[in-house]
Amino acid sequence: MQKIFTKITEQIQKNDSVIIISHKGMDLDAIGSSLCLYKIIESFSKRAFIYLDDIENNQTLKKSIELLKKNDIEVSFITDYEMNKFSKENPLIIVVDTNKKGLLGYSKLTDQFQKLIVIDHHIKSDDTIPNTILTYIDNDKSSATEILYEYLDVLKIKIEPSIATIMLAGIEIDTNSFNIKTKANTFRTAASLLENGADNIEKQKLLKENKENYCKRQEFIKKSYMINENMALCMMDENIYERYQLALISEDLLQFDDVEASFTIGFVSKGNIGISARSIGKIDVEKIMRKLGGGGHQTDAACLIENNDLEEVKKQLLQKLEVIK
Ligand SMILES: [Mn+2]
Repeated sequence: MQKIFTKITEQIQKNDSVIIISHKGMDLDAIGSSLCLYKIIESFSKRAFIYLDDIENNQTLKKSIELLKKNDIEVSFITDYEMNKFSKENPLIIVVDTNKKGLLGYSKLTDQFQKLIVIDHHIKSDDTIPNTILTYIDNDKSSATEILYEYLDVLKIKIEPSIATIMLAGIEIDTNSFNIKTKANTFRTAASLLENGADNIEKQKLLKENKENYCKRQEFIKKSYMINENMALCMMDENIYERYQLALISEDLLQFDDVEASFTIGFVSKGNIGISARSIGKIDVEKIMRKLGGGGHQTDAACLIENNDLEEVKKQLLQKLEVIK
């Protein structure tokens, strides 16, 4: 474990600038782990930057940045314009919270930059970023934040309370409130973040959502149903949804009696239907999603199917689940 951090440190030391980049539509784990790594890089007296792909449409990101501002924490965020300029300098790039090329917030990354490191907690796939200096994937960790906290802890670096708050919220999001992928170390990390001053009230504010979105989700949940004795299914309408919206519904479905696994099917773009799958632990949804060309973890997985017919995709899923033969 410590060995890999030593290797990452060596790479950071070799560079003047390091850019941190995450997946499209950064969530609290992406933001929290990026900020943690930012503090680590700064501690080596190197210039650190966090790439942001779309602030305008990302409320979570907006709220996190506001929280940092309110506490006078300066972080150098960059966007496409600076990335293009940086490509001539060949800085070190560290990707956190994804290892998939297709999910990168900056799509030209692998064309423009040569020195890449990946730190992630998701299972490798066919789309895993190739030709990196180092790829460190720990599926045993709940979140990228849990991995990065360990690195921070090894180096004995202190973080500001508001960064600890964002990190704690990141772990909470990725574990569905400490229910999935949660191990003793996850709680230890959460405890350490609280000791570093993470604020539960501020954390709840970060996790709050818009009432309209909540109500809309409840309508779909109302229409969801059991497909066998322990699995629930939610069918979206013909509109296009963000992948995380499908995931939120699947997560919500796990709260109900008898539901051990849940699936939400909906359009994620024109002609592409996504299935978001969640499990409380026993049923391996990754295995099921893999049969449909997707992937993920045992407890959270997804797939994307090129199709224009929600019912057709539902049939495919039910066949894989052997609910229908
Ligand atoms: Mn994550």
